[in-house]
Amino acid sequence: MHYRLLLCALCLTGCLTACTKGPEQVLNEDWVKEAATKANAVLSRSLIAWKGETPTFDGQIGKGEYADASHFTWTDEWVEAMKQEITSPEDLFFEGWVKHDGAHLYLAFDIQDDIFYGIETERWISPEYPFTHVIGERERGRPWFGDMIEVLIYGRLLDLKAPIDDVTGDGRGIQIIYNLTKSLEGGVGVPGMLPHGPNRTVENWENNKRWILEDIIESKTERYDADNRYTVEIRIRLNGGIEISEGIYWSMDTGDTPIGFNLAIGDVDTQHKSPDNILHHETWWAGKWNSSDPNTRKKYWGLLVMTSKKKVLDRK
Ligand SMILES: [Ca+2]
Ligand SMILES: [Ca+2]
Repeated sequence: MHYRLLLCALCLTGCLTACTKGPEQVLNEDWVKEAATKANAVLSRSLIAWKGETPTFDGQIGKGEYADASHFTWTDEWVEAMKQEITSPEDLFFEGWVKHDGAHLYLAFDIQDDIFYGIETERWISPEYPFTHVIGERERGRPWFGDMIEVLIYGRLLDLKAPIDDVTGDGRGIQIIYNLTKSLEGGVGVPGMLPHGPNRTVENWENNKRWILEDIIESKTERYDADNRYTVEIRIRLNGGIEISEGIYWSMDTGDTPIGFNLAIGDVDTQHKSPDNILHHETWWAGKWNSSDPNTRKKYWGLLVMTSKKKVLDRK
């Protein structure tokens, strides 16, 4: 009797394992591939946003805090947009994690950078752009200038099935800046989020501001000066943030859903490392935009699969 029960239990486990569809399988569906291709997504770049435990939102990456998340790391597959290649981990290196807890999407970064701009250097700027660090300057500010992270989300990629150039700064498409030494809410000297610009629409600017002021997006930072590294946690509210069709936001009740996702990590050091007076590095997970298309600048995307499933943890 016990033997037969055990057999049944084994059968059931085997069936559940075989029958449970992994969230990555949605990427093999023809309609997803077709929509992604039309939206300028790079199919070889994908990550799963598993349902995980809620991390402590403090800027620190605690031991095991992201064990239930997807992990990524810088490799030479990242696409450098500046003239200077990344030549050593001391120059720039990072790893990161992504997951959600049913309420927020969490992104975490551990970034190694030998020189913190504006902390270990003068806050030097290009003489052409004197308003670089003026917070709230939509047309003349350069929010991305500094050690920074650029977060891009195209929640409606499968819905709209079209490439986008200029994002609207809300659920249709977001491109927003985290900067290590300035922020909309804290000003110059305080790390945090900033609306993207210049050369962006008023609509984009206002939507970015609303995301920051209404805490749809938030960030926390921890600096380890002696180790030349800093860690950042960014969280984005799912309800009101990850819009998958007009007015509809991804939730735990939604099936496995690929959304457009991209990241750029920017690095500024001393001025002599930036001969063009711009960033030293700007390295992109899924590429920036097609350089054969300089006029419309349709953005590249990778795919982030939102799933209510949990990652199977290694029990070793
Ligand atoms: Ca934490
Ligand atoms: Ca730097």
